[in-house]
Amino acid sequence: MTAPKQTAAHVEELRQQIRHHNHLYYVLDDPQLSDARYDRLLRELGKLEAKYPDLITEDSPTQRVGAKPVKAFNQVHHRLPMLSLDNAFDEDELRNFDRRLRDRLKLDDSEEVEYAAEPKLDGLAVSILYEDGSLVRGATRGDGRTGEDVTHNIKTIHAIPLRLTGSDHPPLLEVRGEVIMPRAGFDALNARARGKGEKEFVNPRNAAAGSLRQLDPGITAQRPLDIYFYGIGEISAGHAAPTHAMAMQLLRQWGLKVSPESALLTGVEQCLAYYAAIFGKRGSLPYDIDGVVFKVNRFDYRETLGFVARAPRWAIAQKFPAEEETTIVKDVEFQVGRTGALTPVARLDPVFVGGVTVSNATLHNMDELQRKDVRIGDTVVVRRAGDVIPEIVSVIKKKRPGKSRKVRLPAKCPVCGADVERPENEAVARCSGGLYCPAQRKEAIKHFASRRAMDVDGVGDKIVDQLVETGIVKTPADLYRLSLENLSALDRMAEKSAGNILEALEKSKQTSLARFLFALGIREVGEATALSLSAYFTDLDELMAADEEALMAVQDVGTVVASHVRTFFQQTHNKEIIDALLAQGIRWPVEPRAASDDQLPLAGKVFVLTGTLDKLTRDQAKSRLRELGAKVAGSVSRKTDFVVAGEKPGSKYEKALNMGISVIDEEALLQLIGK
Ligand code: D41
Repeated sequence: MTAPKQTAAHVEELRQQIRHHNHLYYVLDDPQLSDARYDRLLRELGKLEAKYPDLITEDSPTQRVGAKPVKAFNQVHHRLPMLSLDNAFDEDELRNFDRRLRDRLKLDDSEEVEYAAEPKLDGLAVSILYEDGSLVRGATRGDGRTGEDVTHNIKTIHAIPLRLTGSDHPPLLEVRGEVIMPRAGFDALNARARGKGEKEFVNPRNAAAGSLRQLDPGITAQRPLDIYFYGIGEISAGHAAPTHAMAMQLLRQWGLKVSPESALLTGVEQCLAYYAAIFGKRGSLPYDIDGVVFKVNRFDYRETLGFVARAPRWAIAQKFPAEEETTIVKDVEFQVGRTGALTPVARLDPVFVGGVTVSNATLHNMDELQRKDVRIGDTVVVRRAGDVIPEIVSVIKKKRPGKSRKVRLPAKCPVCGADVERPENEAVARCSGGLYCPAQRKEAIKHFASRRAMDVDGVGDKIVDQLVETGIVKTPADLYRLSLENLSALDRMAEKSAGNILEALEKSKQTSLARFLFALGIREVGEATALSLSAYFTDLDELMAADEEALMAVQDVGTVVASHVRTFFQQTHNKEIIDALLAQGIRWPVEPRAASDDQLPLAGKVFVLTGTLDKLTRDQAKSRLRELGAKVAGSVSRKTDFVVAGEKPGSKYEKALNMGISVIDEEALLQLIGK
């Protein structure tokens, strides 16, 4: 059926609109239409084309996908070979490049060469041919002379227009560019592969290459590919521009995507500055680059310069230093961080990677070390990307020597000699010398003085930093030995503030056992656990002597906390510091129930709380019950005397009913505790 003239015109108008919005979205990255409205236009066009197949053209926006899989790719002969790029690996090589050019061009010393610069994208070079403005062929670079015909795959990339925009484009235009896969798309693709248990791509470059070489364009269409054009191959006579910058401007006008990072530079010094700038923003670009490319801007100069072998004399790629190198692990040592975490660090044969010489690389933690199975003597891949700390990526197992040595977690902290703990199922091992260990001093003292701990007003992070750095304070006990002179000598410390700090220190000596326990910074002992511990044990001596079984009798204390508490109090240095603190006069009121437990109103009664209380928090209820001599247990047993059921009580409530244990509501509880 032939379409009415009106319909044909409407179809053409739809195509114009779709192309316009496609260009805004994919080339200019400036969408002005919702996805839904864009899809509606595309569907309307599709319907009309289905009704009037005569109207379908090769460059219609509906023709991006839908081509059938092919058996193999045809070869494409590049009439103008796609040249390769020479590399410069350092500043000197770039300066030499500039000098050679100037000599050949016979420029005098005052004349600088103008260079067009752009990032060197880590993708795959392609050639795309437009005839009368329509895309007719897309090919890979191949060896530069012969590539593969990947037209159907190329057409699925939305950033590549099927029709050039504007009206002044040449009858024949062959453009060259780099197909890439942006990192975000790459990560998503690999996440999907992981989810399906499929093999992941090693890097975005391989993923882009693999996607473009699919025999089924339907697969390529699902891959997040993008492109930047960087040059013109063939072009009809009379259409060529005199410089690279102008040529790129024409490409932009014709709807082709050119790098927004491209720049026009004068002289080699500007090239070096450009290199440094792009190197600096490398990590923030949405795609991988492996250097920058400098090209002589003037085409008449290019003509004079010509090329050698397969590379033009007028262009050079200045490569970024490799981010990965191999070297040998000489030893593995353990560093202790501010919080006591032990980090295995590999000592390496020095190797130049990511622009610096690296002789140490982190292994993060024991899990990582074991997962990668790094042994002393191994040859490993070291990675240093940007300013990130160097890390060991993998072991080259084939190169493992017979005498390689496994790494063991040390039993004692390499900094202070305290026991090293590594709870089951935890990746991180830690030093237990919390109060004493020089590696943890600052953090331990900051925590000790903080508001919810000993609440020493005026002793904040900055003051602690200075006190520790000057060596005046080594342990929390040293805080109480500070003098007015010590404090006044600190940066920006007025005598009045120094006096205030001394007063605050004095005041902090009157505290509670719970605060004191919390202030010690025992791992996993937060405020609530400190409170439970202080309520359960008669005094500090009893707590310090408690074994794990005794500790686990305390509300909310399980094996992990019990083990941390036990280990902490077993460290001689920790005990010494606690003694020193007490000697400085730190005191807390003895808990009332300790005076005479059995005289308290709820002495010996065991309570279990379940559900939400309305008038007070669970913690308030617990501490009030304990004050009155009661014990608060976590689960219902035959020893339970009362179960307090709040709103929406849980299984404990049913269990109590089944066992015939008294259940009381919040009202009754309040009466009981006298609130
Ligand atoms: O971004 C790139 N990968 C890139 C590659 C670029 N920006 N410019 C390039 N310029 C050329 C010349 C100077 C030869 C036209 C290139 C390449 N070539 C290239 N890509 C793959 C081989 C050569």
